[in-house]
Amino acid sequence: MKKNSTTRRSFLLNSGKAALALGLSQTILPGFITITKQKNKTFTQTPLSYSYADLQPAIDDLTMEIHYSKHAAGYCKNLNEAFAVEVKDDGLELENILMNISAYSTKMKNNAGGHFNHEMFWKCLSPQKKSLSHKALQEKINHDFGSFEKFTLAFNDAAKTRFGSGWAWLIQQKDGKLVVVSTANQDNPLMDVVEIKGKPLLCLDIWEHAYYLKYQNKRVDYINNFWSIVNWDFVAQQFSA
Ligand code: MN3
Repeated sequence: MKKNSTTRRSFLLNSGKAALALGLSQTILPGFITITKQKNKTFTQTPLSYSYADLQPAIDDLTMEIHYSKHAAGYCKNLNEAFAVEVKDDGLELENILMNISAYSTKMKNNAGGHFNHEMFWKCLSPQKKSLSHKALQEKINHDFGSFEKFTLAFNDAAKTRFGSGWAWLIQQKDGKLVVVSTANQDNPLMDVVEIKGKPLLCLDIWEHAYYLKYQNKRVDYINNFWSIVNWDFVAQQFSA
């Protein structure tokens, strides 16, 4: 009990600092994916804006169904359990927990990360074969990576070389710079425990559960096909020029 109240106090003291360190305000930036829990309610999965089969051939329908309705549903359920035990403020935003995740349990870290990452991932995908048409983001990618192709190569490399399970990310750092990173397990660039922090613009799930039914050991093919289903409109929304 004593440990819990200390944790809560240090959370309240540190959450503002953590948000400032990331360059995110406590009231989340416009366009930023925000997952807020309403009082007396639980976290829930946002319904997909496409059907399980719509992302084929890049991602097959059975993988999507199991991924969304079993794996991601499990993170959401376990997040609610951890939240009920560890969090005093019933309306606390998930992003604020992530930014101060070192004050919480491993169960919270795995499942708060798991819920946020999957909610973001579904939004990063679209069956509509969108391309990047946002001028300011195009220019920023060219400026920070050299070219769009160099950016995708860096992202592919991060996804390919992540050992074991994890995620690849395009993030925007506090100074505005775009960088590509990967995180282990269900960690993400909002967490105070990761080395390189920033606002996520794009993510790719590179856990085997995300691709193994169709691709087996061929993670590289999954990564290459991902580019055909990226929802660039969403990525551009996340980007603040
Ligand atoms: Mn997954």
